[in-house]
Amino acid sequence: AAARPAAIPAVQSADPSVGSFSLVSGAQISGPSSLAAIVARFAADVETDSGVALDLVDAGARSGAPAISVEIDETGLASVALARGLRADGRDLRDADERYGLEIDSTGIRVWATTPEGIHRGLTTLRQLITSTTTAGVVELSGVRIVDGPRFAWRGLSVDVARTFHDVGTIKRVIDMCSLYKLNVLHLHLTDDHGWRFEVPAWPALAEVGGAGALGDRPGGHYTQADVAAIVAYASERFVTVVPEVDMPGHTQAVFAAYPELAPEPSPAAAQAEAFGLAIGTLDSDRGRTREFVRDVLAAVAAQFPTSAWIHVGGDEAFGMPDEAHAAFVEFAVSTVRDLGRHAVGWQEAARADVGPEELIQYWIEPTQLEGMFGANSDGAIEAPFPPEVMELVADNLAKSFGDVPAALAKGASILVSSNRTLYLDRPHADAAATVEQEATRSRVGLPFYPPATLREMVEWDPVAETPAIESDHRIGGIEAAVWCETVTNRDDLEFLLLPRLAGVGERGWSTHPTDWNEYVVRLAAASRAWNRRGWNWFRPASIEWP
Ligand code: TNX
Repeated sequence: AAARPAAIPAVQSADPSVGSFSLVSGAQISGPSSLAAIVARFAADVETDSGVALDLVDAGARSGAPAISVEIDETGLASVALARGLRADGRDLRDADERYGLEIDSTGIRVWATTPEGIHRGLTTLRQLITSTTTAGVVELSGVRIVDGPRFAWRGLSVDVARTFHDVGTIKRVIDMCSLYKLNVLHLHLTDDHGWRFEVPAWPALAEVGGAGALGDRPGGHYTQADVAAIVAYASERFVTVVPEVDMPGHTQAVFAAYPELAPEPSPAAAQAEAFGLAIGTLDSDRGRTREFVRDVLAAVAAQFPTSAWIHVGGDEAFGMPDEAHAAFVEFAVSTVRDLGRHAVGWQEAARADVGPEELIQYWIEPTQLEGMFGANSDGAIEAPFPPEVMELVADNLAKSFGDVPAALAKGASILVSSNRTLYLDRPHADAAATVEQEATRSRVGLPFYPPATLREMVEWDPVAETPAIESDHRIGGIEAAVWCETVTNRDDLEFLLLPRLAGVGERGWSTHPTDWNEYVVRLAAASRAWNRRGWNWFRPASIEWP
């Protein structure tokens, strides 16, 4: 395969240009004052990743041409299609145009776009080219003219901060990874059975009691309002929108620990399922102060996450809840989100409710995948480590919710592609690790009932082909990976599942080119220099030749 420029995601179009340019520390970069903050962040990132220290100069004050110039311009960008889908910040696709141009020749380097976000994407490509070619402090960049832009407008990562609490510092590292691979959405799964991770002023016990623990004996914690503001600001500076999720009406054991009045009566079925790690027992919109709770919680999350046009209301795995009550609950949550002036996202189970063009359905699994997880016996029945009654709940939920997706699409809802097969980063790594220590982590981290996946399988696929019930890009709102943290005990484990896979998520969300593995590994290996310099913990397959 022909070598593409050493960037991930792959750029849409690159033409060779004559000559090359060598960049050394002290080289000047300049742009209009409106882009000064973006240029300064780029220079800081380049220094972190490659050791090359650029000199920021004022466009007016400099003498002679700078090595790198940055400008607002639209030359040649129309040759790349505008992104499809939805923006998490609610902006119009043209107002938030991410397309950019990047040209390197013997006279210097030029980056241009029509928006600050486009400039940030272009500089991110340049940062990768610099990092991947630096040897002994000298960067020799080949001449090239790139015009590039994303396939999908929503390119996300969902992080489970409930099963394991990840502190603000860890979340900032994850935002840095997202930004490096041109992902522009960080979805925080803020609540689950094992923990509640943000403050709701009218219901203080949610964070204080519901957030005190985590899965097993892991430490708990929650984000104060100041923490949330710090995360949202850090993400915004890197053109990442933070979309909050409050998972309801299932996955709410932490709510019941804090406010037992909202909990259902204990049942024998719940006790049985619990022995297998499955929570039965859901919120019910007709029980006590539940509606007031939902309104207060959604208002709090809307206030604390002002940059997101979307609020995720969960809706998944409401085991044991009658369909009608589940639909009514989701409809109440969706209409509350609408009243707050936002749009609702729900996991595919939410497709059962009356949703329409304003909503986004997050597709995560199709029923035959259960067979891959647990295997089928000779009669085709699924063999599971659970008793049949519990397995039936799981299989039923998947079959029904998957079956409801086409109706939601027909009513105009969009689909957020999060196929468990290709986008769940908590599948165990299948490649053999390069070291004994990594081999030990590999056998521990990742959900044991998922078939392990190779890096190659996680990057060589197509979002349309992967998503049943759609035939083109048009119904796709975006793509989003998810990392669930049942087996993730700390930051190192989290990063071990994120890298190198997250680079592949960026590739699938951004590039329209199918990925050729042999060509991709060349770009991937070069990318590891930045991971090492940043001290990120990453999984190192033995089969790849890392620098
Ligand atoms: C299913 S995905 C869940 C999560 C688990 C995950 C493990 C979804 C909407 N619900 O509660 O953590 O599988 O991959």
